[in-house]
Amino acid sequence: MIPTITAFAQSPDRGRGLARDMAVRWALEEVGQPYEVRLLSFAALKEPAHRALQPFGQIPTYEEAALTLFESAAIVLRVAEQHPGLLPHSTDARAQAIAWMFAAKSTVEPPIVERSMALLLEADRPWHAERLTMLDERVRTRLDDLSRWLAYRDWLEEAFSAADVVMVTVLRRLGGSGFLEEQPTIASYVARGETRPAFKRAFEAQRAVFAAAEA
Ligand code: GTB
Repeated sequence: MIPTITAFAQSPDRGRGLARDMAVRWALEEVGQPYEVRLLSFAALKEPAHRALQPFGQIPTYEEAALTLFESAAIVLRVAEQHPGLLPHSTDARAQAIAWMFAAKSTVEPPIVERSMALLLEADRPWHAERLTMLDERVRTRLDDLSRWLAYRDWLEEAFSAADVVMVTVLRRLGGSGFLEEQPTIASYVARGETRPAFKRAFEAQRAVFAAAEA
């Protein structure tokens, strides 16, 4: 059964692979599972047909036989549970990898997203500079802590796992912000992820969507 995912027909990231279908594509590529993509306009995201799959009117979603899923990390976990290669065999080690997936989405991602939203939506507010300093500090604190964890490791746990798929895609949102340049350990970690052949295939697939929309 070939699963179908959804992605932006015209991603605002202009092919940089920053939208959240990227983690799902990458996980599917890692395990060698072919997939189909249904591209959606912003208007289609908010239609009842899509909200039946994704109550918040967002991408990505995942359809596989009778199962439909939303939330990119939940989809990555499903892929990892259905195929060998993205989670350790031992149940304790699996639990630790899954904990890192939660950490990526609930501890590391929120300050990164809050900062990028502040830049996008609040730059003209009189308090913007002061708030940005505070948000920068929050991002830096998370990166410092993560950097200490990664100092003697290639991946979050013993071997590359679904946790790294989620964490690297979260950290890529910082590209162009200067934070990765300040954090050589994290920059190397992200680069290690981006060097994987499966990452490259996923990246090219989403970039082809952008290129076709521009043509
Ligand atoms: N927690 C959910 C998940 O992980 O699946 C969040 C899903 C989500 O935020 N989806 C976004 C969406 O559909 C796209 S990825 N937004 C439309 C809407 O809410 O109406 C977020 C995103 C968008 C653009 C960039 N960018 O341009 O760099 C990066 C990330």
